[in-house]
Amino acid sequence: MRFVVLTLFPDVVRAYAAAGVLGKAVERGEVEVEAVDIRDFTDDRYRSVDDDPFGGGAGMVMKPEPVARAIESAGRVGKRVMLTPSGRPFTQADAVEWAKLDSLLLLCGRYEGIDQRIRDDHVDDAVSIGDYVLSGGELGALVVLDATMRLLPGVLGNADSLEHESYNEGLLEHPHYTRPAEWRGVGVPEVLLSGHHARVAEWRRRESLRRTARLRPDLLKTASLTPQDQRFLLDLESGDQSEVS
Ligand code: JDN
Repeated sequence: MRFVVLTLFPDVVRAYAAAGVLGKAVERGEVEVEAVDIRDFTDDRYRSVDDDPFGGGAGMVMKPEPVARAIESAGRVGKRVMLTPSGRPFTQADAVEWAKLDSLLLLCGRYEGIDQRIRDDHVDDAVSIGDYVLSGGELGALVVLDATMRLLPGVLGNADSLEHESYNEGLLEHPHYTRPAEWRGVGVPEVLLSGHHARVAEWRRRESLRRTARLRPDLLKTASLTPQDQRFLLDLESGDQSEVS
């Protein structure tokens, strides 16, 4: 899959694309990351990409012409998405859908944002990665790129691709432990050492439900829950344990 990231900081995007699982996928040719410098599409002697806001006020706005030319330089792409705090929330469902495309263009703003005419007529979607404000769209674009590329066949191991299909979808993950079984005086839940696979599975399911109920009760509305899950959650409500992680 080809990702085209339009940015004023192409080196940031290239550095990230060289690291870890993504870097390996790029090396294998499964993923292509093109970081395009929007400043290369200016034509004035100062290579200026920003200008004063009409109507006045503080800050600068990205000029539409260099951005439009940068978008056009990418050629045909499956979808053009801009990152902005005023976009709709980006979700895992978007990642699943976009992973089916052969290419995705990600447009990163800086300053106070990009001239609205780009959003109106030159991109297909505008998303936000969360309710906080960053200095630019690059981190959001990398979040979208990472969440999308890890769904591509061959990018991750099979263990993980199976997990996407699992019935745990829509709940928080259960806790994880590794050796040593006692570390700094703290043990591991006994059931995990038992080798009893059915009991381990039940414990993990309940820990997922417990965490989700405590930290993300909103997720329970859309998760698919068995009658046994529902009973466990009702018991939790009446009992009420405490949990931070
Ligand atoms: O997602 B963000 O917080 C974000 C911030 C800026 C942006 C794009 C996205 N462009 C300028 C600031």
